[in-house]
Amino acid sequence: PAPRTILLTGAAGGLGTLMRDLLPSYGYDLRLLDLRPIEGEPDAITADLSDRAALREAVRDVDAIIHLAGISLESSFDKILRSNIEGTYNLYEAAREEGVGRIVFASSNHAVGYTPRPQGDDPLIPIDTPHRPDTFYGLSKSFGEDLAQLYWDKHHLETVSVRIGSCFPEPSSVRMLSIWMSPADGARLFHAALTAEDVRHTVVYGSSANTRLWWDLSTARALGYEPQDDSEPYAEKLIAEQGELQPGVEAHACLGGHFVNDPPIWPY
Ligand code: NAI
Ligand code: 15L
Repeated sequence: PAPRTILLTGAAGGLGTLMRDLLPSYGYDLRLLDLRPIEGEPDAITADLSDRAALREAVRDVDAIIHLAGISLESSFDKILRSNIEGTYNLYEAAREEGVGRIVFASSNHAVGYTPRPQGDDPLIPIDTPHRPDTFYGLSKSFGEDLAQLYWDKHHLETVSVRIGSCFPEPSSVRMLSIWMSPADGARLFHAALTAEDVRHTVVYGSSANTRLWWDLSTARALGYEPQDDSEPYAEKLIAEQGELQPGVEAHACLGGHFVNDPPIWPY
């Protein structure tokens, strides 16, 4: 049967808020979880990913989980360890114990952030490019993808790991023209990831069908994802404001953009 009740972790965040708006129209009942209370959502579960008992209860009787909760930018190793590495492990364990069949994991382009972006006629970046995390944050996403593989191989818990580019209402940098995922395409991709059959552990890039796309969307399309949007209408204005990406600047030459630098290089 089609999945219906979905636990959405990180529901108070930017992407969680967008998905709370968009996913119900696909027929899902969302159970919400976040560290922070969510205004207007009295039934949302307020819990930290370190609280194993709360996670166990939160995943009980759901058909699937969309796991967005965690630190979403670079931070100290200790914080990343707690929220993203141990937190994701805690969620997978709770899912295994309660017999949840599928997780959609919000991985990130920063799991492969040091990968050189395509230039000129270079081929698109394949999905099996080696992990090259650009930060402790990206490292936690590499870990999450490996954890997902382990839970498929050992426990037959399925995951679609979505290496999200930039999912915001509009792209705000020249780099984002290549990796932007419109919120509507994000919902389409999550829906495909929830409903495709026999995904085992599938890794996909998460973006719209951008004219300036850097990566291969074929594994996402194989799930039934048909992106409808393209960042190109934003290109002229962003390039006029920020200039083209410079090949000799590391933050412009790598997929992960400014995450490869500290402090950030602007514009990127
Ligand atoms: P966000 O920072 O706006 O939201 C993350 C949410 O997770 C927050 O509401 C926060 O309270 C919650 N959270 C953090 N630590 C927690 C913990 N220990 N226990 C429970 N909840 C916790 O981030 P955003 O942009 O909504 O991203 C959502 C997910 O997607 C993150 O995992 C992020 O790494 C990933 N992602 C997002 C991208 C984007 O373009 N928005 C790009 C690539 C990946
Ligand atoms: C991410 O992984 C972040 O969570 C998001 O806030 C953006 O910075 C995005 O990557 C990006 O690379 O633009």
